Amino acid sequence: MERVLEERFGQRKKLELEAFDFGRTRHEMLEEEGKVDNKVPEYFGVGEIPISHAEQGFAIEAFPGVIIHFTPDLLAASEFLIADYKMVREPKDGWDGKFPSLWSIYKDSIQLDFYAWLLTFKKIPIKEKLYMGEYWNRDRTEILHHDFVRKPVTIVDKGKARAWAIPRIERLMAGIQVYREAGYSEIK
Ligand SMILES: [Mn+2]
Repeated sequence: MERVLEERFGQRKKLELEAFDFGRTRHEMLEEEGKVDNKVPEYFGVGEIPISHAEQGFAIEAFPGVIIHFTPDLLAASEFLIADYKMVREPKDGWDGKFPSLWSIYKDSIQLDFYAWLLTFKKIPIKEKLYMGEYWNRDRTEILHHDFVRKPVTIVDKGKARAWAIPRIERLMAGIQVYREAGYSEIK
Protein backbone atom coordinates (compact mmCIF):
# COMPACT_ATOMS: atom_id res chain seq x y z
CA MET A 1 0.00 0.00 0.00
CA GLU A 2 2.90 2.32 0.71
CA ARG A 3 4.07 1.80 -2.81
CA VAL A 4 0.61 2.50 -4.20
CA LEU A 5 0.37 5.72 -2.24
CA GLU A 6 3.82 6.69 -3.31
CA GLU A 7 2.88 6.21 -6.94
CA ARG A 8 -0.32 8.16 -6.50
CA PHE A 9 1.39 11.08 -4.90
CA GLY A 10 4.25 10.79 -7.34
CA GLN A 11 1.87 11.09 -10.24
CA ARG A 12 1.25 14.81 -9.76
CA LYS A 13 4.94 15.42 -9.83
CA LYS A 14 5.41 13.35 -12.94
CA LEU A 15 2.70 15.28 -14.69
CA GLU A 16 4.24 18.55 -13.59
CA LEU A 17 7.70 17.68 -14.73
CA GLU A 18 7.71 16.85 -18.40
CA ALA A 19 11.39 15.91 -18.60
CA PHE A 20 11.74 13.88 -15.46
CA ASP A 21 15.25 12.60 -16.10
CA PHE A 22 16.58 16.02 -16.92
CA GLY A 23 15.13 17.49 -13.74
CA ARG A 24 16.41 14.57 -11.69
CA THR A 25 19.98 14.94 -12.93
CA ARG A 26 19.98 18.68 -12.45
CA HIS A 27 18.65 18.24 -8.92
CA GLU A 28 21.51 15.88 -8.18
CA MET A 29 24.02 18.40 -9.50
CA LEU A 30 22.53 21.12 -7.29
CA GLU A 31 22.66 18.79 -4.33
CA GLU A 32 26.37 18.24 -4.99
CA GLU A 33 26.98 21.97 -5.27
CA GLY A 34 25.10 22.49 -2.03
CA LYS A 35 27.37 19.99 -0.28
CA VAL A 36 30.48 22.03 -1.01
CA ASP A 37 29.86 24.46 1.83
CA ASN A 38 26.34 23.47 2.82
CA LYS A 39 24.92 26.51 1.11
CA VAL A 40 22.62 27.19 -1.78
CA PRO A 41 24.50 28.14 -4.99
CA GLU A 42 25.04 31.90 -5.04
CA TYR A 43 23.60 32.49 -8.51
CA PHE A 44 20.08 31.99 -7.21
CA GLY A 45 20.51 35.24 -5.33
CA VAL A 46 18.72 34.00 -2.21
CA GLY A 47 21.50 34.85 0.21
CA GLU A 48 22.78 32.45 2.82
CA ILE A 49 20.59 29.46 3.54
CA PRO A 50 22.04 27.11 6.17
CA ILE A 51 21.07 23.73 4.72
CA SER A 52 20.18 21.13 7.35
CA HIS A 53 18.72 18.44 5.06
CA ALA A 54 19.53 18.00 1.36
CA GLU A 55 17.32 15.55 -0.52
CA GLN A 56 16.62 13.56 2.60
CA GLY A 57 13.81 11.07 2.26
CA PHE A 58 11.08 10.97 4.89
CA ALA A 59 8.44 8.30 5.54
CA ILE A 60 5.65 9.57 7.73
CA GLU A 61 2.52 7.85 8.97
CA ALA A 62 0.29 10.83 8.35
CA PHE A 63 -2.94 8.92 8.94
CA PRO A 64 -3.36 5.58 10.70
CA GLY A 65 -1.91 2.96 8.38
CA VAL A 66 -1.02 5.49 5.72
CA ILE A 67 2.67 6.08 5.24
CA ILE A 68 3.66 8.84 2.92
CA HIS A 69 7.11 9.04 1.38
CA PHE A 70 8.55 12.33 0.24
CA THR A 71 11.88 13.99 -0.37
CA PRO A 72 12.14 17.77 -0.06
CA ASP A 73 14.96 19.28 -2.12
CA LEU A 74 16.26 21.02 0.95
CA LEU A 75 15.45 22.13 4.45
CA ALA A 76 16.99 24.82 6.62
CA ALA A 77 15.61 23.65 9.94
CA SER A 78 17.15 26.54 11.91
CA GLU A 79 15.22 28.99 9.69
CA PHE A 80 12.06 26.83 9.57
CA LEU A 81 12.40 26.90 5.81
CA ILE A 82 11.63 24.38 3.08
CA ALA A 83 13.03 24.95 -0.39
CA ASP A 84 12.50 23.55 -3.83
CA TYR A 85 14.56 23.85 -7.00
CA LYS A 86 12.51 24.24 -10.14
CA MET A 87 13.61 23.86 -13.72
CA VAL A 88 11.50 25.88 -16.10
CA ARG A 89 11.83 25.13 -19.80
CA GLU A 90 11.41 27.70 -22.51
CA PRO A 91 8.05 27.30 -24.29
CA LYS A 92 7.83 26.65 -28.03
CA ASP A 93 7.23 30.31 -28.84
CA GLY A 94 10.12 31.41 -26.68
CA TRP A 95 10.24 33.89 -23.83
CA ASP A 96 11.35 36.88 -25.83
CA GLY A 97 13.16 38.28 -22.84
CA LYS A 98 10.01 38.31 -20.69
CA PHE A 99 10.26 35.61 -18.11
CA PRO A 100 7.17 34.74 -16.06
CA SER A 101 7.79 35.06 -12.34
CA LEU A 102 8.36 31.80 -10.49
CA TRP A 103 5.47 32.69 -8.19
CA SER A 104 3.11 33.07 -11.15
CA ILE A 105 4.00 29.51 -12.11
CA TYR A 106 3.84 27.89 -8.66
CA LYS A 107 1.40 29.96 -6.62
CA ASP A 108 -1.28 27.26 -6.79
CA SER A 109 1.07 24.38 -6.06
CA ILE A 110 0.23 22.51 -2.86
CA GLN A 111 3.47 20.50 -2.79
CA LEU A 112 5.52 22.50 -0.29
CA ASP A 113 2.55 23.25 1.98
CA PHE A 114 1.85 19.53 2.04
CA TYR A 115 5.48 18.71 2.87
CA ALA A 116 5.40 21.42 5.55
CA TRP A 117 2.35 19.78 7.12
CA LEU A 118 4.01 16.33 6.98
CA LEU A 119 7.14 17.73 8.65
CA THR A 120 5.13 18.74 11.71
CA PHE A 121 5.13 14.98 12.47
CA LYS A 122 8.93 15.19 12.65
CA LYS A 123 8.82 18.23 14.90
CA ILE A 124 10.19 20.44 12.13
CA PRO A 125 7.88 23.46 12.21
CA ILE A 126 8.15 24.97 8.74
CA LYS A 127 7.22 28.64 8.55
CA GLU A 128 8.44 29.59 5.10
CA LYS A 129 8.81 28.12 1.63
CA LEU A 130 11.34 29.05 -1.01
CA TYR A 131 11.22 28.27 -4.70
CA MET A 132 14.45 28.67 -6.66
CA GLY A 133 14.06 28.54 -10.39
CA GLU A 134 16.34 28.07 -13.33
CA TYR A 135 14.90 29.07 -16.67
CA TRP A 136 16.42 26.87 -19.35
CA ASN A 137 16.36 27.43 -23.07
CA ARG A 138 14.24 25.07 -25.16
CA ASP A 139 17.23 22.85 -26.04
CA ARG A 140 18.30 22.71 -22.40
CA THR A 141 21.83 23.78 -23.18
CA GLU A 142 21.91 26.99 -21.16
CA ILE A 143 20.26 28.81 -18.30
CA LEU A 144 18.77 32.11 -19.43
CA HIS A 145 17.38 33.43 -16.19
CA HIS A 146 17.02 32.83 -12.47
CA ASP A 147 14.18 33.73 -10.18
CA PHE A 148 13.25 32.90 -6.61
CA VAL A 149 10.32 33.54 -4.33
CA ARG A 150 10.08 33.18 -0.57
CA LYS A 151 6.63 33.03 1.05
CA PRO A 152 5.22 32.21 4.46
CA VAL A 153 3.65 28.85 5.17
CA THR A 154 0.94 29.40 7.75
CA ILE A 155 -0.99 26.98 9.92
CA VAL A 156 -3.91 27.63 7.60
CA ASP A 157 -1.81 26.60 4.57
CA LYS A 158 -0.81 23.38 6.32
CA GLY A 159 -4.42 22.70 7.28
CA LYS A 160 -5.49 23.21 3.67
CA ALA A 161 -2.83 20.78 2.49
CA ARG A 162 -4.03 18.21 5.03
CA ALA A 163 -7.62 18.72 3.90
CA TRP A 164 -6.49 18.34 0.30
CA ALA A 165 -4.89 15.00 1.11
CA ILE A 166 -7.76 13.43 3.04
CA PRO A 167 -10.27 12.80 0.21
CA ARG A 168 -7.47 11.54 -2.02
CA ILE A 169 -6.32 9.05 0.58
CA GLU A 170 -9.91 8.01 1.34
CA ARG A 171 -10.56 7.38 -2.33
CA LEU A 172 -7.42 5.35 -2.58
CA MET A 173 -8.26 3.31 0.52
CA ALA A 174 -11.80 2.72 -0.73
CA GLY A 175 -10.31 1.48 -3.99
CA ILE A 176 -8.02 -0.88 -2.13
CA GLN A 177 -10.99 -2.13 -0.08
CA VAL A 178 -12.86 -2.98 -3.27
CA TYR A 179 -9.92 -5.03 -4.45
CA ARG A 180 -9.73 -6.84 -1.12
CA GLU A 181 -13.42 -7.64 -1.14
CA ALA A 182 -13.05 -8.96 -4.65
CA GLY A 183 -10.57 -11.48 -3.23
CA TYR A 184 -7.25 -9.98 -4.26
CA SER A 185 -4.77 -10.28 -1.45
CA GLU A 186 -2.30 -7.87 -2.97
CA ILE A 187 -2.43 -5.14 -5.51
CA LYS A 188 0.07 -5.44 -8.31
MN1 LIG B 1 12.53 20.50 -7.05
